Amino acid sequence: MKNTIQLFKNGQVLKTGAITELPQGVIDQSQSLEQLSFFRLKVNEGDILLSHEFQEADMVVGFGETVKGLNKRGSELVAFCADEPEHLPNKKSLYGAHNFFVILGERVTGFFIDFPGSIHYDIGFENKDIFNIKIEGVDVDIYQFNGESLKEVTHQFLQIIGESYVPPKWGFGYQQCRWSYETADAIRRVAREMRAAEIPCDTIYLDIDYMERFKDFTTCDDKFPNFESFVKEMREEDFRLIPIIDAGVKIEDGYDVYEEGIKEGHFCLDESGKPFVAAVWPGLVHFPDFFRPETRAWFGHKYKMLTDCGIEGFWNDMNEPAIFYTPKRLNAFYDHVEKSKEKPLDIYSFFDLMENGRGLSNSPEDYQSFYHRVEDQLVRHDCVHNLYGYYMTQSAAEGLERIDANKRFLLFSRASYVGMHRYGGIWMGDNQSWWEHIELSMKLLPAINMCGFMYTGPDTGGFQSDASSELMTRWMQFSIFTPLLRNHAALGSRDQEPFAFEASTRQTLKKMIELRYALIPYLYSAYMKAVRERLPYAENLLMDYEGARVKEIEDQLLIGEALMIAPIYKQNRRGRMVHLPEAMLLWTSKGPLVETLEVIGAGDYYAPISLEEVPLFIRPDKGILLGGVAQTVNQINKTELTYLGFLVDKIKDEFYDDDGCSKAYQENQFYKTTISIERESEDLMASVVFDVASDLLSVKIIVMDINGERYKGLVTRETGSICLEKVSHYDK
Ligand code: MIG
Repeated sequence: MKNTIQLFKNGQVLKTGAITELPQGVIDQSQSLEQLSFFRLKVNEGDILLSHEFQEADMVVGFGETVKGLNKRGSELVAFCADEPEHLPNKKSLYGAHNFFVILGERVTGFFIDFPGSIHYDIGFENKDIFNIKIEGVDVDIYQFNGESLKEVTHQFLQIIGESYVPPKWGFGYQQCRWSYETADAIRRVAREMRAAEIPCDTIYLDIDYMERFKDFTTCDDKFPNFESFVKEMREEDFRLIPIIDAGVKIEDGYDVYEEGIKEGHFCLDESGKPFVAAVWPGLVHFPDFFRPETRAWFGHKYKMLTDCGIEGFWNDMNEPAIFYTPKRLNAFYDHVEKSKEKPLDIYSFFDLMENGRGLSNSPEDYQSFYHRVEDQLVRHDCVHNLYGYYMTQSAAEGLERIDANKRFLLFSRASYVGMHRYGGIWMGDNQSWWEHIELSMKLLPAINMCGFMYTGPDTGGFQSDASSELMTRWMQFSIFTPLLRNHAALGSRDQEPFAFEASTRQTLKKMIELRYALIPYLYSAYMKAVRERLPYAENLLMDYEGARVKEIEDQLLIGEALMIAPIYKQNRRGRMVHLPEAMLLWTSKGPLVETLEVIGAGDYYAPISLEEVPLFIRPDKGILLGGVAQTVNQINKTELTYLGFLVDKIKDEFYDDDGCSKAYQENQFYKTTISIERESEDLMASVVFDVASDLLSVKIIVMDINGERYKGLVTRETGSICLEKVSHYDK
């Protein structure tokens, strides 16, 4: 049985916009309640309880951005977008609320709970056999996906939520960030160092200090004199600058965004109907009410101030929204302190004070004390909390669309909800320069992709605390496979740019980033195919392979159809165990040059991996498409590429490419290159079908067969098809 059904619909749903293509076979409520027999259902006055009894072997996969691994069984999670700077194992929420999960047992059943408020998931935590879900409201849509496999069920979900965001191709380049490059000169220095060391790089980020006292859509004249010509100067060096936009608008007389917002009624309201006041980086702020279409249009249009200066990408931050404190509760805290002074100062009152102080930030009480206007109704923020960052990013995307309808802008957000994946990507937030967080980012990538967010990646090297050179190297060796490849570091942490490390590490990082650029023809193709075919870009092994072993593997990932990666994420390791569900071709890479190739049989294999190396496993009858060395994505040679394939039976591989900057792909304007390799008696024949519209003129073929014989040849548009030449052992 393969179908998608809308199970449950209760009350007047605030349309989240998550679902764009209504599932086939939507059934009415009376029937859907029957179907819900999977879960026992209890509708109370203000909440809904779902409960399910697990079978022994059931796994639970999904939930997007969480600190948990592949199988969430035994975990407790809360869907409530959180400004959570500590990604520790006990954390129940991160920045995104992604209510899609799949129960894998005798049957494969997926669910999407479309609900904008808080949901508590006890996934066999308190009682290993019971799955309890508590939805903090009754206006909810629940969808159920029945299918044969995890992949198929995920595909059904991705079908109904609409096509994922596609960045410009340069968004696949290496990106350098830091909180903060405070001045134009600091940026110039990064640009100079990167180019001098010939480390590829496409973008440099502007964190909050580029603004004039943290006011959105301003630039600080002292630190960035003549911003527009500075952006131009950087463009001439083929760098793009990516400014941050925060959710809170500074309260300041004379500041146009604030004044307009007040005049036109764009801000969220407090209980008394006045604009709600909170404190974040700019000091006191109001939050735009992104639930109002007028406000989305208004705020989205503001990005023009920066696009007019030549800016082509943005990251939206603090949009859970994060609240450092509210004046109201800060005053209450001061009163509490005053009162405490009257009491004898004992240990408990000390801890009580500390707790009180800590509780000032992102407090549930604050989230309950402001309102959005949805049509003509006031909706309390906490009831729809998970949509705030989503709607901010929708506002940006729609604003940018109006600015230039055919241009792809780079756009990603910190907070998110399913539906936002159509408007932008997400980055994985404030991690630490810890080995555990390399591993965490490997767990996050496929889980986030499953929920529709294809463009994602961690702060490579770690945001908070200091990165050792070895950690930086290993992290890079994973992140070169993530769609968003960005190195970012927090205020106060060590310099973390590739050039900030000693010569040998700098050299390894350079080689790894060069490898990333060489892989872009493959990675971009994999990304676009995932988006178009509604499948994840990165997958856990259990999406494609069966058996008890693969169900537990979460430190090896499938990237696109051809590649399996097995990064090192532990200190002082010079190798690791890799499980191969089938024979694969191992390329132990030190950079873009294809040298060491080896066929590894199915089973468990210990791969020796030096600090300079990253292992790439190519799956049977598949291959990857490689470019050469380039300093920016723009400079990748489009006329000649290399195909590296692993032949077992025969190969027929298709690669996608397009102009990389427009939205023509939505009208099916793209280039397809088909590479086929077949045996003809003793010979290996290779043929390439070129797309007349593309710039590609020739493909250098490197193939290894299952016996470890290596072949090569060059197929051009003229030849189209050739007999490959066997490479002798001395000539490899
Ligand atoms: O309170 O803008 O996650 O990437 O560097 C911290 C400063 C605010 C949080 C973001 C981080 C960014 C930082 N921001």
